[in-house]
Amino acid sequence: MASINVENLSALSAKHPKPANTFTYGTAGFRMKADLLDSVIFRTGILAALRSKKLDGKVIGCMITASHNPAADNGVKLVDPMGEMLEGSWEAHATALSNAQSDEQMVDYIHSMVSSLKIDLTKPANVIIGRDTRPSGVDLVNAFVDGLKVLDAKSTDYGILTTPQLHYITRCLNTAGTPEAYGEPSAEGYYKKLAAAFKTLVDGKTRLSPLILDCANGVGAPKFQEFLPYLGDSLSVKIVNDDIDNPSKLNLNSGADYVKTGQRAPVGLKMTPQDRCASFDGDADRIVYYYQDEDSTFKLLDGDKIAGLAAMFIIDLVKAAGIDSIKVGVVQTAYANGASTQYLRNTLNVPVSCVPTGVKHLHHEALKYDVGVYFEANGHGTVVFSPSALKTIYSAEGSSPAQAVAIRSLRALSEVINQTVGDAFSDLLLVETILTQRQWTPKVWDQAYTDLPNRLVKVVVQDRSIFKTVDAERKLVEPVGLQDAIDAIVLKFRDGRSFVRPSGTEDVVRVYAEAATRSETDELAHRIGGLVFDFNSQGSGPRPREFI
Ligand code: NG1
Ligand code: ZN
Repeated sequence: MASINVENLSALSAKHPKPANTFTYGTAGFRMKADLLDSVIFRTGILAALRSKKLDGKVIGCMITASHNPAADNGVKLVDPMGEMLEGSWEAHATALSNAQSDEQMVDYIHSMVSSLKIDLTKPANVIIGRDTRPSGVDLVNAFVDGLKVLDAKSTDYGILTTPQLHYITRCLNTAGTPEAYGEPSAEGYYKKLAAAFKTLVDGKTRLSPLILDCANGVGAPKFQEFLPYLGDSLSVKIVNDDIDNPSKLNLNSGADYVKTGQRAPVGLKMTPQDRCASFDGDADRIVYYYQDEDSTFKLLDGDKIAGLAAMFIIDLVKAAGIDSIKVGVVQTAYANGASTQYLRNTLNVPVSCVPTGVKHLHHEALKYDVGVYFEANGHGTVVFSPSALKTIYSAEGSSPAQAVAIRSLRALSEVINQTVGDAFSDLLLVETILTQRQWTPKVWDQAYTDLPNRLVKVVVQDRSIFKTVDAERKLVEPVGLQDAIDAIVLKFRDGRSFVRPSGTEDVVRVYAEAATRSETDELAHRIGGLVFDFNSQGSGPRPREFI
């Protein structure tokens, strides 16, 4: 057990002075205006080195991205060895380290971690780094590497990657040479693995018309372009919004978040009723689909619709393979459309769990099923196969040609899906597989159920930390009395449902509302918005005019 070289730390830390701000490692790591992040990212480098040492030199991943946020923002997330998000208990260490007021405090905190977590500083540390296309990423990677130098960690910079590629490579490096080897640890290895599985899945099927793909002028554009040759003629994709040379265009009027929240097509994408379209977010870990009805109405196929499609397909496949001992479950958050939950429970007869917002919660819960399908309504999600389910799938032989085909599909499906994290490329291939196998248009897919109209409203408050929730964020316990007032309003609306929770990524409180019709939904959302704003004079700034 060594101690840290304080002189070295101070020399490096002097290059990355802390501003007066307070930082929090939240649902999506640290995320804010890029020019505030230098010291935070330097210290996150120290933390990544400690995490790797704690895990005996296992490779830790670092992704520099602010996902769907505007171009001026950036952020950092750490990835644990199997490609999952940083263990929850370490988030508090990240927060504490980023807020240390002096080098002495930083050293004290590191020593307290070393002793309480029994970290052996003589162990090696290995960290890999990826970043999205934001220009601020270059300097932030340098700040992170300075943090790694404090503890002599070895680092490999993979340059520009999608977030899921970084998760994939982290898992590949940590499983190499084991029976769980996940694949070749490179972007090329990722493309090869996904493309091979996809080609098996659509083998012999009539190809669909080209998919129009909005890449939000982000990293998804060059990376999907790179991927296309591996897919060959198995899939035809027309990429739009691929201008990464103008950084200010990143996520601007485009991308999965813009499409989902505004329930409209992105700027730069011309759609006709024959088209099947999809949008990635800025770091390509989310995807939503959409199309236009004959009367030109915009129709969204969001994360809930993808979860329903995937669950339906997997249930049918395990039946067809004769291995329906494998139980499929679906995990959602409170933001899932009520109609989707009904469809899953009543039509597909699958168990559905509801967990708090944030993929780490969904991922964790999904691991409890043999095959766990998890999606946030915003299009972030994936499918995880338990080791025992994989064993069954790989040992099954099938007693008829039809069973053998289904088994082959299930195996390929477990390969096409990036099980480490929600992955827009892999989810795209999952959806395209199902639509190709069934020869379905987006409209046929959409017929599974009809979404209840829904509305998300932001309320700017003085202090969002006073809002405390229980029951997977569906009920407020503080401020006392507010939930009763919400319930009293909701009761007046047909099929009404509404909940209020503090955002983990923005300084706002979010109001979600659902009701039988569009106008009732809007009214419900704006009534609850007004209620939150007025409650104990919580609101900050001008009261939005639409609030009732
Ligand atoms: P917050 O800001 O905590 O609501 C948002 C999304 C989450 C998740 C995170 C991380 C909604 C309503 N919330 O969280 O689902 O994706 O960002 O990016 O979409
Ligand atoms: Zn993202």
